[in-house]
Amino acid sequence: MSAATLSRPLTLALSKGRIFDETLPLLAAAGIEVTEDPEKSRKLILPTSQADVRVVLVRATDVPTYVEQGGADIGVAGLDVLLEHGGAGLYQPLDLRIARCRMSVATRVDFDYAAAVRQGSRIRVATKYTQIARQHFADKGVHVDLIKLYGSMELAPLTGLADAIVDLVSTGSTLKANQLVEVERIMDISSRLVVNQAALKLRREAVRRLIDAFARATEARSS
Ligand code: PRT
Ligand code: MG
Repeated sequence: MSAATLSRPLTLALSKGRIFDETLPLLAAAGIEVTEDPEKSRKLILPTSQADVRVVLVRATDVPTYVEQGGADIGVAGLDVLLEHGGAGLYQPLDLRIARCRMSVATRVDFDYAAAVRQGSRIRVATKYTQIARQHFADKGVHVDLIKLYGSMELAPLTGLADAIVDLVSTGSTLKANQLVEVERIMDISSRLVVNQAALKLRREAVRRLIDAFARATEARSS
């Protein structure tokens, strides 16, 4: 960690949308107000009410990379994103219990998933989450051909590209709108605090203070 990195404000990486929205109240509870609305401004670096803390906006999937490489000291990332990234080199001190959803297998209503599994058929699975899917089906001993997609997974079973998808489900309305059914729940997902290892050592006090504030805010919310 360079001298320039050490003298900059403590940098928190967030993604726009649900993670930003759900992290704001936790920051506020820690006495940190983000003074600009990312939906209205094009700025990627947002100051806060504390001169020594700032927020940088990155793509959700880029948060682990920013924090691992020291582009940010701390970040908030979904467990899905962390598992796909690998998370090596990241300290993960806290489950913030925000942006909650689940990772599931879904198919068309007319696809008999249980029978395909029972018969040991090869199942074509389309997903953005290839690491999680590979691990899940390997654990079950199910043979799959994984098809990597970057979005609109729901379309794959409808067009015959795949038999099943592995995707995040929250309310279930996206699956329903596309006449898909959830046939297996793989894991519960929530967002985690991730911390750069060097920052943890070299900026120990500031980093600890922020982690503790997040921990208190998370506790206060769930009780
Ligand atoms: O959207 P973008 O491509 O910019 O990036 P992203 O999708 O990675 O970011 P974002 O902000 O959409 O998601 C950030 C994190 O929020 C994810 O990594 C998850 O950990 C978490 N999260 C929680 C979700 C959902 N809930 C969720 N419902 N992420 C995505 N979804 C999507 C899901 O993929 C599906 O398309 O919402 C749709 C299903 O929602 P329901 O309510 O219809 O079931
Ligand atoms: Mg999204």
